Amino acid sequence: MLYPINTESRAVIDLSGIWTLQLEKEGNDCNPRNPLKKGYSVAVPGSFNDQLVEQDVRTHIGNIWYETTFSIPHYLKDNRLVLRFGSVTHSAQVYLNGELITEHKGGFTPFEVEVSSTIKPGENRLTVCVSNIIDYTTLPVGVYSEEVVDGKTVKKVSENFDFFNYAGIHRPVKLYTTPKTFIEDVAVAYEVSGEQAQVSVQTFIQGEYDNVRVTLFNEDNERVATGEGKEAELTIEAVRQWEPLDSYLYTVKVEVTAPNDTDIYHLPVGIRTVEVKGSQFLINNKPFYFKGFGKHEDTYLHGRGLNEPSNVLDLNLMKQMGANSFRTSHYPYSEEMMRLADREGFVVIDETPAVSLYAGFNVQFDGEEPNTWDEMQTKEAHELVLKEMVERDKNHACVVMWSVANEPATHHEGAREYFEPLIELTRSLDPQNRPVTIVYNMEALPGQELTHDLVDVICLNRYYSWYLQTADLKAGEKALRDELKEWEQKDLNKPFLFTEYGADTVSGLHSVQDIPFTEEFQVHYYEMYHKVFDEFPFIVGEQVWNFADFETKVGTGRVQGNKKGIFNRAREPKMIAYFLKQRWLNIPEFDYHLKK
Ligand code: GCB
Repeated sequence: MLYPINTESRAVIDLSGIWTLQLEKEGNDCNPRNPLKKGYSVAVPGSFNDQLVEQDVRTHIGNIWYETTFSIPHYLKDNRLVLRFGSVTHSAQVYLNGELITEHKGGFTPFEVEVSSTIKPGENRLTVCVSNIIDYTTLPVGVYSEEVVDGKTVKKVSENFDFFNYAGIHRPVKLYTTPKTFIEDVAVAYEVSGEQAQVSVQTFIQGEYDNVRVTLFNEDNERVATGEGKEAELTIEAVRQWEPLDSYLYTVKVEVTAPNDTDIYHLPVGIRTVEVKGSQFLINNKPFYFKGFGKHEDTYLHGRGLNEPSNVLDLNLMKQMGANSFRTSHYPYSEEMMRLADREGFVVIDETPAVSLYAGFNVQFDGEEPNTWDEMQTKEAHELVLKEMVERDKNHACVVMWSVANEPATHHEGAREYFEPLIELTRSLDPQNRPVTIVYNMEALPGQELTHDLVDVICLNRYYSWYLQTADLKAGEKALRDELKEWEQKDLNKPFLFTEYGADTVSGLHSVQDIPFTEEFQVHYYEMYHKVFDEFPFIVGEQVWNFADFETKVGTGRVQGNKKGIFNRAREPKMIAYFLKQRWLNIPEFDYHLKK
């Protein structure tokens, strides 16, 4: 799916701004046939939760109705008009002037609907029914229940994850135009040999057309290659590759000429190769070392809503620390962030919202743990989000690997049967054939883990000396080293990547002893891990948990959110930031183990 941009043939109208919001509760039903009764004012895009002040509003579970009105200029009426949502969390029903025009499930991928014939001259009323309910059929998963309180049914969700269940219209809502014959999608793949790149540009077109012209421009806007047809082949004679932290973006201009019109689209494209070879992760044929973070889309006021100044600041802070990568834990991030990462040269692991597919995560059970793969009914949602994520992000140079899930119960019988087809599906969808991974939890130990032969890279989340051997750095060090030795003995000949390790730390707490939650403990914790990592050449990187403190549901293990940030939620550094910076600025992007 193409990102909506203004081009010579297309116009974009942004419907962001202040919308009306109403919460649906028993006795307060909303009927889209009538305008919403005067409700709350709420900013779109953004999570509704932190914009309104009452406690029961912030934690409301169920339907949340949004409404706005708009008109379109009469000179656009002969174009094809499309209404597009960057994301609505977790599901949406969209009504135009009271009529249902589309529905979408899944809170982190875009969807669109043509409205050329439904839109009216003059004022139009756009109503969106958002639901933040999650259960064992959705991604992410949660335990859904209903309770009768004071004679009324109250909906409840207990999340299978450690981040606040922010909801709403999280990303921009846009109306865009195209000519009647239009470019539906573009897929770019390439091969590089020596100086030369062979670029294949596949154009998907709706409607009758005469001819397709593809032109490639360099960053100086000079034409470097041209091609013709729906499957155009272009040659760049002296290619400048996109490199981690040294990005270079060509622009692919696609022009589709139809009898009465021409549609034009401009796609930024970085040329870089990715390959897993033995225990190395190669970018542009060189062994890459990941330095960086697991993150969240999480900021004050915006919640999980798009916050571009924060995206810019986060990448600048990362750069300053010598980081070169992040994972979109635990859902696909905004298209705006992916475009920014392309431009800034960040290496991204793109993850689905399949977080903690683990039936034991959230429920009390007597005796034997329930088997996750008997309980979860997420196959359909999982296939859908993989299709939508890969389709949306396939052209991004920043994306070097797909993460199919974070911390599923891959030690439960049935995990292989569940994941094998999903991994195959991911591979079949990607024209650039990127590596595929699953991020493993602490139960996924050598000897117990059932899927690691299916993935290209073994990604580990480990919390020795934190959740296990709490505060005991010696015991944690031993446990970590012992586990890595066990993996080493398996001789898997695959790269290992640490995708999470971390310790909650409250900014400003200090101690001369190794006391959890203090800034000193966080530093010693990371020093211990890094000492062990450096002993194992099959480790191709370290992404700490987390870039910044983030909001979670309340609980005795959380002090106004998860405090494992290297920065606090306001993006102020903790002491560890300076230690990490010192380490990472001394680790090159490539050949770390050779140069060590
Ligand atoms: C994990 C999860 C992450 C949590 C983290 C923690 O393993 O992947 O979502 O936030 O642990 O801090 O407990």
